[in-house]
Amino acid sequence: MNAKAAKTQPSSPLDKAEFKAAIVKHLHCSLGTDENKANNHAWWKATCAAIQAQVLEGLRKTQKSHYFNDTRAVHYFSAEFLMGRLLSNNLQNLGLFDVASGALKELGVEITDIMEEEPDMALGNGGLGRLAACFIDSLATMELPAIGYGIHYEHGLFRQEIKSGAQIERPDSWRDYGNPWEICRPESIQEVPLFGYVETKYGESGRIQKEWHPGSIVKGIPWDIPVVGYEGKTVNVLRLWQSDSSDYFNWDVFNAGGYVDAQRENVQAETISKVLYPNDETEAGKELRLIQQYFFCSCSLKDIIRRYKRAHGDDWSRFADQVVIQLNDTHPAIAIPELMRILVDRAELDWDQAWGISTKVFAYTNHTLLPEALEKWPARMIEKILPRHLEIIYEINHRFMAEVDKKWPSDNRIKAKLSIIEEGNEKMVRMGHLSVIGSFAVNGVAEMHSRLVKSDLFPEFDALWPGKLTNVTNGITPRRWLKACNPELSKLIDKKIGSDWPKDLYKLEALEKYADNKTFQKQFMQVKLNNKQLLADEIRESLDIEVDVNAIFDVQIKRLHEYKRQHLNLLHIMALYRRLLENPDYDMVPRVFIFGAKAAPGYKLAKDIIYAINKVADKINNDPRVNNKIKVVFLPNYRVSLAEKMIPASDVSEQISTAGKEASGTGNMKLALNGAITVGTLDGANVEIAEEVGDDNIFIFGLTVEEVHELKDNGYKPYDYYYRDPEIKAVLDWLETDYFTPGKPGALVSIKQSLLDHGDQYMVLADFRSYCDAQIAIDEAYRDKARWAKMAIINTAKMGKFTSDRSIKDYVERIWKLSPCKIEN
Ligand code: GL5
Repeated sequence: MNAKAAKTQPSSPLDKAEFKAAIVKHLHCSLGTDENKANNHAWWKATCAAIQAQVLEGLRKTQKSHYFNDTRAVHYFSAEFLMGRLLSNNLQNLGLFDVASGALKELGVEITDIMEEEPDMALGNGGLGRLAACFIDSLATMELPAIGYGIHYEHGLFRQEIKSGAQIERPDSWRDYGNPWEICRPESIQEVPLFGYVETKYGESGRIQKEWHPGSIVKGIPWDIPVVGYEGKTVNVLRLWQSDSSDYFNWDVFNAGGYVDAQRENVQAETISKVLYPNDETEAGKELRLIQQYFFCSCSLKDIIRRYKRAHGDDWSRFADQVVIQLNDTHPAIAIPELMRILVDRAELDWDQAWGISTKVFAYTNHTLLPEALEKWPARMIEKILPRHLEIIYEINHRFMAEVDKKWPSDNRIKAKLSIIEEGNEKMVRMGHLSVIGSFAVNGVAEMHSRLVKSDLFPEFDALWPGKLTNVTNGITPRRWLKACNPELSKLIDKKIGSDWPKDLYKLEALEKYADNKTFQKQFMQVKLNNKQLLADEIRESLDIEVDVNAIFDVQIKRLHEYKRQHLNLLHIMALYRRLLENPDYDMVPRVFIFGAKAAPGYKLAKDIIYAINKVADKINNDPRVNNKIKVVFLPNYRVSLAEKMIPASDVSEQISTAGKEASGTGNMKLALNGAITVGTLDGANVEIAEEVGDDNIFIFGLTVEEVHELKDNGYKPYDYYYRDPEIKAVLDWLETDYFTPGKPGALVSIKQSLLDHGDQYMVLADFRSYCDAQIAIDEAYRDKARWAKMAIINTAKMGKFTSDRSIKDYVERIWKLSPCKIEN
């Protein structure tokens, strides 16, 4: 086929001239403007529209192939998808980035400028939501049949502003002026029942039948975001449900007085998908949140069943062969009783048959051991919102208790421990237990975390069902987190080892042999320096702080949490500052400490820590006595698109959680992939990163999990560290003065109180000295340019394991048992 003929194929990629024409056409026809009038926003939209035409063609073909091949598919249920921006990623995955950038240049537009117009799709809080986004990228890249299901929040995670050092939350409006990537699918609207009561009926055969008479019905409207795999062959879908009021209202129930106050119980339908709960790893326990969870699970299950029935009619025997549903944490756990309800009440299967199907469909990922993040709902609340589901949960539990009794006869202690229902002042439904019991596989997200899930969280479940609890270590997509966000490094790597690493990240290992090569070291570190310059420009523009690109860029980016210990970092900064004040000749490599973190709006101490970082920053950055040896920068509104700028510019990656608390972490992987050296505890995936890069290429410090447990058991006394270590005492006492908050003594005291009077739950003081020692080792290592460059190169070279393609491969082999589906033209 000659080139001209090839271009007539609808799927052939556009060339520059065609791309230019497509952008101009969209400026004229979709946006009603022209090349002379268009602002950056219009150029951005027109560019997206030009790509979307290609994307939709891919989507159509993918859906056709999946339908004709009747493939088994995974359905990834997640209350959060932290997608970030899509333009650059879609262009990279379609292989069109250079074409688009050239086309725009000829039109007088810089692609980097219009990329800044795109609002982040911030429909998630942190690692859990971003993991879901990386996974759907890998699923499409690996040509696996998959759908992401979630909620179409009108407002994603709040926008953070910093006023006089304090966090202020502002609403996020990611689709105020329309979002060019999403497609509304009114033909697939679903109805979701809520509230009401359950009627028990006796069928002809004497079979007891349950009928739920809902108090209200809401509408779920699907919005599809196409997910373009790398090289653009498979285009899967992320389907997000928006709530709306239904045209239908159950007047029978209303007239029958099925509930007391119809007005009060009738939820405002539209509020369901209004806003993402901004709590990372804590449960609000709010009625609306349970409704959100049920809303998207119910819509998604009905959607799956509709598609299944199209191919298989009422024959349920193949359902579990075709459908696997991955529950991303317990947030979608209510899908388990919902499927049981559909199978038993609607399809009229008997319980055992229904349970047999259901327990072959669900698999559950646990993302945390923190007790405050393990979801529990008051039984009373479930009964009110989902009366039939509570009955089903009781029935699941009743049968499960019989199984427990067989294994541990008459052991009430074990029964109480394993029961889905926690007895107490208020009966609670444990969603973690429901998820384990209702799934065929349960996984943790890093080796160490999965080991602790087995030994500490669910040991009896592990004994009852050996092999059900397993591990799949998290991963990140190298397409976004290296190729797209660090184009200079990507090009250098391409030149050195070829360009197929984005699909096979183990290929990066080939860089290792250049780790000692002076020329390559120079090139690698020059890229780093250039990226640091870009970030320095950004810091100047947004905060008016001047930073030296020759200083070490030391970065801690993640949600603000006591267990992640941003305050350990802060105490070390204060200690350094103090050393410099006491000895102006104190010898250290200049450092820029850079933070990015959002605190949950109701998490007081987390907000106090942000305030303290900013106040300490103000003081240090304006103190000529420290001679610019330290700068402290808190970049507001940390989000995916900001991470994409910070990560390529980082020298040091702070991964300093208390051992045993961070399930995995994924920022640790992104930073190491871009050549930052980790200073970290033996926690989560840090352990596996250390295994990969070797002890010489990472700075490990602090207590191990075992030591944390031992210290706790022996009675941890933070005051001992305070009195024994004069530097700890000095920095903690400093917090009580008005040195950093002139005229407001005590404004930072809550941090000191949490570490002394409230018991220092996360053992900050116990790890402080060994953290300082690790920081001194970093300082020494950085002075040796060749050594540092070698470490950085090895970090990049050894990140093969942490591609999300490997995670997905593990899921496919250990849990999902899926096969790729080639997309035909
Ligand atoms: C988290 C864990 O805290 C992280 O360690 C983990 O990497 C991530 C993805 O598995 O899941 N759990 C959680 O609720 N959030 C996380 O980031 O938000």
